[in-house]
Amino acid sequence: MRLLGRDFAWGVATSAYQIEGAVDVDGRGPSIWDTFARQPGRTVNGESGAVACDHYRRWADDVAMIAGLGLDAYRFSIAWPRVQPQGRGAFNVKGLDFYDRLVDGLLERGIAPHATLYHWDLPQALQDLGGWGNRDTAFHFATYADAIARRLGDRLASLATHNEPWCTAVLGHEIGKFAPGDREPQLAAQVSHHLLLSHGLAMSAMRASGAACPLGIVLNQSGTTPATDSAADRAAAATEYARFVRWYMDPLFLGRYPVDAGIAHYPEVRDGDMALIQAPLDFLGVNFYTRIWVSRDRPERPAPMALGQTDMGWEVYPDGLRELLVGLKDQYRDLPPIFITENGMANADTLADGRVADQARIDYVRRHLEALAQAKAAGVDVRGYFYWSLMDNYEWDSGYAKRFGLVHVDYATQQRTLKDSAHWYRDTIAAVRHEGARADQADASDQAVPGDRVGGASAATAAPAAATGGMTPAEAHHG
Ligand code: IFM
Repeated sequence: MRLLGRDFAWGVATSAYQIEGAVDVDGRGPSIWDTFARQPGRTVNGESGAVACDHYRRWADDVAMIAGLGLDAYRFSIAWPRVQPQGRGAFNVKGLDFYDRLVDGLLERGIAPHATLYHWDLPQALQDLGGWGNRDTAFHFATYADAIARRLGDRLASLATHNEPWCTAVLGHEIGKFAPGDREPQLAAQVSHHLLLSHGLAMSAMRASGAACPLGIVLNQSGTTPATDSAADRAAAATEYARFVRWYMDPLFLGRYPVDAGIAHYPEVRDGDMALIQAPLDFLGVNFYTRIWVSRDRPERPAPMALGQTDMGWEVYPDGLRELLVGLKDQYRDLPPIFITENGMANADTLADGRVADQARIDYVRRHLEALAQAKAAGVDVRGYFYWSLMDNYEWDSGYAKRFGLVHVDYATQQRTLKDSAHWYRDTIAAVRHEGARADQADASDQAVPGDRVGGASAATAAPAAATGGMTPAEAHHG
């Protein structure tokens, strides 16, 4: 894992609705998830993020906990309805102040703040006007994005527009599993375009006002594996890849939607939209959890699950991370630096005598980090890894039933307990850094000439600064 490099950023990720709680505090407006969770049968036990991990109040302790894990970076999202309750018009000073305090608190502890603007909590007021199905929402998003970039951009290590637009479009508007709960494929396709358009408009607005931090987007991605070598399985796997990965990557990097995605209704795309969407990114965030197994031949063949499955029922398939990343490098020229912005597993964890023995999670992370190191060795420019998630939290329609955290949360008391995986992650990062520092020292002394040692610490022995993933302002205008 040393192969991941010394300037590799080690982090954890969360999102606002999943941890903050305090949904009606300090002027926050309602979001589509508040509404959705109230509708009967939408979420397990009707649970919502109303309290979640109470992070809005406990943020300082949570930041201290992140620091205690020895991490370089923390990825969080900004709740649009907290900072602009109606999604347009007036901003909420108390909401903006919260993120100011969070960012400053992270920086004081040497942790690089990586923010995401949209992690699924659309202001309900915009949903009432048609939500992401309404093209105007894209323009409101750009205004919101620009306000945040102006306010926080000088201190952020990165700012992503969207988290997993596929989920918003397909799970929210085609399958109805997520808010707002629609089941209309044509609407979902249009929503996917409006999300990408909103990304492009936001990028353009933030660049125009001189955003000081690297800007990008976060996509959930998985390779697809045909169950057999049959023509039907291979074709279906290719179509699925076009729907899941290329539907977002092609517009962003090639300026067009794939024609072979098996989509019945293509979205309305207006002149100039693609140019906005295709504007250069400073980084690409990739969220990886599993692969997509495609079996169309009869009888259907189940995925092998050789390394088991997670509590979500997702196959553990670490090689898929390397295969995906190497594939992207070959399929798209001029990819920007990549961050693994999410990777992790839900596990049926239990707290006993103050301990959570989650060896399965340790194995999951170790194997994915090994795959990542292989991808890097194969030439993929990967700069950091964020475990999903810092702590157990609200897993959307699954409520609180699925535990993804490195830290166990007792929701009745809000007590946080480091799981075995948290201790392992902290120790692994420390060991990788130590090994890297020793290797650098060895290199330096190989190259040293007499006298070099006089005069204090070399770069290799100087106190390490938090790794940023090495994105520099020069790269902030990649392309
Ligand atoms: O919890 C989610 C997160 O909000 C987005 N990516 C996947 C995670 C696990 O399902």
